[in-house]
Order: sequence, then structure tokens, then C-alpha cells
Amino acid sequence: MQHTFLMVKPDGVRRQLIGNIVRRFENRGFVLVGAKMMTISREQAERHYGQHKEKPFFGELVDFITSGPVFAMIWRGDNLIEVSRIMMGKTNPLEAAPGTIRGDFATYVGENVIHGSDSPESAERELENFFSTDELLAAGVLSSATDRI
Ligand code: DAT
Ligand code: MG
Repeated sequence: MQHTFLMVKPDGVRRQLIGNIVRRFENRGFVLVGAKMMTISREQAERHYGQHKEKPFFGELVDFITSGPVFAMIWRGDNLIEVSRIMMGKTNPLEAAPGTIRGDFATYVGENVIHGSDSPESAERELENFFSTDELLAAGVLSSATDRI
């Protein structure tokens, strides 16, 4: 059993794709255990995308992800991290297969609709960046305040 962090990015929220995206993961058998609409701060965005700090697109990426509300979610399921990445499709939507979220809804790498953690370590780090300890407890990600994810 795994938990992961999925987020509908500002383009997906603006285009009213939240329901469609949530339904895909529910249909696949995963369970939504926590969610909130939020506008993220620049500091939080820079922490989230810290691994891309040196990339030429970093500034644009932070501008985009803070440009409007995102829909931040906590999901639970077996093999969730690997399967959710497959369901999202390749980072560049032009290379994403039809039937995947990015392959169905996006054409531009800078606005690719959804984020999903790429490993258990990123899921832990990203969940902690977006959700409070109380929220992680309520979602069942933590079973006591002293737990790790
Ligand atoms: P992913 O979101 O599939 O995990 P990533 O971690 O490599 O992909 O990159 C994070 C985000 O940065 C990605 O969703 C969109 C943006 N990005 C990646 N490569 C880019 C590029 N070459 N030009 C513009 N934005 C890019
Ligand atoms: Mg990534």
C-alpha cells in the first residue's frame, strides 16, 4: 500500500478538469483520502521544484504553478506511484500517449495539467510540503504525530 501526492495544476483547474482527473484514479481503484484547493506561495513552489532550480525553465515553472489555485490531493493504493505516473503520461504532452491525462488534455510541456510524485521518497517530501501534520493524520498517511510517512 502506498500514498502519493497528486496535484491538478493551475491550467487543469482553470479548464475544469478536476472531476475528470479524480474519476480516472477512482475508476482505476485508488482512494482519494485528502484534498484541498489552494494557491501556493513562491517559497512552497521553489521547494516543490527544488531539483529543477538550475534549469532554464525554473522561473517560468514557478510563475506558472503559482498563477492560480491548484487542487492538491492525497491518494492511497497498491503500486500507486508507478501506476499514477503511467496514467499521467510523459512529461512532454507531445510524447504522451493518447489515453493518458497529458496525452488527452495537453500539448505544451509548460502547462501539462497534472503533477504526481515519482518515487516514495518524493511522495513523502511533497506531501509534507503541501499538507499539515493534522491533515496527514486525518488522511491516514500518518498514524500518530511522531510517525514518518
Ligand atoms: P514531471 O512533472 O513529469 O515529474 P519533471 O519533474 O521532469 O516532470 O519536470 C517538472 C515540470 O517542469 C514538468 O511537469 C513541466 C516542467 N518542465 C519540464 N521540462 C521542461 C522543459 N523542457 N521546458 C519547460 N518546462 C519543463
Ligand atoms: Mg517530477
